[in-house]
Amino acid sequence: MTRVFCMLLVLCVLLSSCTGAAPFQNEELLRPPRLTEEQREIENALIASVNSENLTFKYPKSGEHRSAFIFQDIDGDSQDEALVFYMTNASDSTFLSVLDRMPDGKWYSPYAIGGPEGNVEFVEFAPMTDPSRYDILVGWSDVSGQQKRLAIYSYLNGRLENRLKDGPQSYETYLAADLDGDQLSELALISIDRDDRSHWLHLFAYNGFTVDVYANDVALSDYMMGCAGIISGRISQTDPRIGIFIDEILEDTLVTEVFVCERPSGEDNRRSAGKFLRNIIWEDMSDLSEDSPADGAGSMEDDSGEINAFTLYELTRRSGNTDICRDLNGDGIIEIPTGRLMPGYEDYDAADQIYLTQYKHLQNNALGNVYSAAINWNSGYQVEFPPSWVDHVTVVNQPENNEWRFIEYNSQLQNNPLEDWSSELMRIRVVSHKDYQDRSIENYTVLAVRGAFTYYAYIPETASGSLSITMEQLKDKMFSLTERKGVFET
Ligand SMILES: [Ca+2]
Ligand SMILES: [Ca+2]
Ligand SMILES: [Ca+2]
Repeated sequence: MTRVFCMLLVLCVLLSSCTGAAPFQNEELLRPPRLTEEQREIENALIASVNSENLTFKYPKSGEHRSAFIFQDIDGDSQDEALVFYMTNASDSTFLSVLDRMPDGKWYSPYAIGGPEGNVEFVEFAPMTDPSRYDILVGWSDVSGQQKRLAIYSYLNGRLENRLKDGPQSYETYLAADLDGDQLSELALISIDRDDRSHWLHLFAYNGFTVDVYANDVALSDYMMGCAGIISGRISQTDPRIGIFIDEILEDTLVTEVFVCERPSGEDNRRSAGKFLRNIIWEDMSDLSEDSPADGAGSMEDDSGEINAFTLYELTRRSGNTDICRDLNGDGIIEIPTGRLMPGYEDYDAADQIYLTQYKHLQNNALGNVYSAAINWNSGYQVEFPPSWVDHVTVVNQPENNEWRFIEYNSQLQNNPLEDWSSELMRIRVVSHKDYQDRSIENYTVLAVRGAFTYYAYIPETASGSLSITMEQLKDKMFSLTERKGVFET
């Protein structure tokens, strides 16, 4: 199995595990054993409207809404409607039915619409056409799961109306978010060209009548094999623009591209009616080579003094065993993770190398560091590195006792510096309650307990010097638990 395939598999597992999906998708098995009174009323209203008792419910495979009955206020009257996907034995189509309530509270089914494909990937709600109510986004897929099409519906005047101008659109990944602050969500889609396997980013938005193409389509990286993540958010503290951050899988690495949607400016513009997607991780750098800023700020000159147009993009290239873009601290600004090889690992096989993960912001055409951490994905914890540790402290993995040892790195040593414990600063060991616990653990301090695992730390008495830390610093500031997703490597 190739590593990338493993990664994709892992992402699938991760996505499903986050939301507690059942390990199998058999529709009958997933059917809730007992309906609530309200659900029974809804089911009866549906049966009455389709005039059939042979209903098979369909469940969205992923996303937040996975039950047979999905409740959401989709007309802005402060009362939830219900959405149900079903098939009957009278047709091969899968239908989406909306159920609403009469003034007396009785449920009825005003409308059902057939889907372009038979299976339901996801349902999401976003204000695409009116800030006062949610539209319905549905990912439909064929039996193979290969052909996926996204549709947008509005519940208007008792009907479900298709809102995309050219009907449901092929997609692999999507993002609905307000990119320009007008209270309406735009829709970003990533699609694959089946002929040459190229990946494309499309942007759609409401134009007052229908949801239509909003900006030019842009090609994503050549050789992109899949999308590990797509998220939108502020670019930096000083830049108010909202970026679309796309984590791309290239072979066994991840890279990030960042796009902003801009209004054309200047006179030479035949696209003045539309907006365009600017790839700020590439284009801004390319621009520098043409008209270098007067103060030279942000220019990324290499040793020969030449400006490397692809530096920022290349700087985001990292091992597939790293993180994806996210808002780590909830301040609305997206952090881009990058990998920095720990000292001493230059000549190691890729599988044995250990990286420091550095989360960065785009700042004036450069990547500014926000946060550095040694992240143990297998064990689900991280240790923040203070700036003084970066490039001076390294991590040695001791798989036999599930321990990471943090040592001050001294490249001048005659023997392998990664085996020199004299400069050890601390250890972190993760112990399952099922494991044999040797007596050395008695000197360790418990940092955290999660499920069957206890996270221990040990600081040698010999640890001294400017890089040494106390147990309090480690416990209170540097150590934290993370998601476990080390399955990337297995
Ligand atoms: Ca409502
Ligand atoms: Ca918007
Ligand atoms: Ca942030």
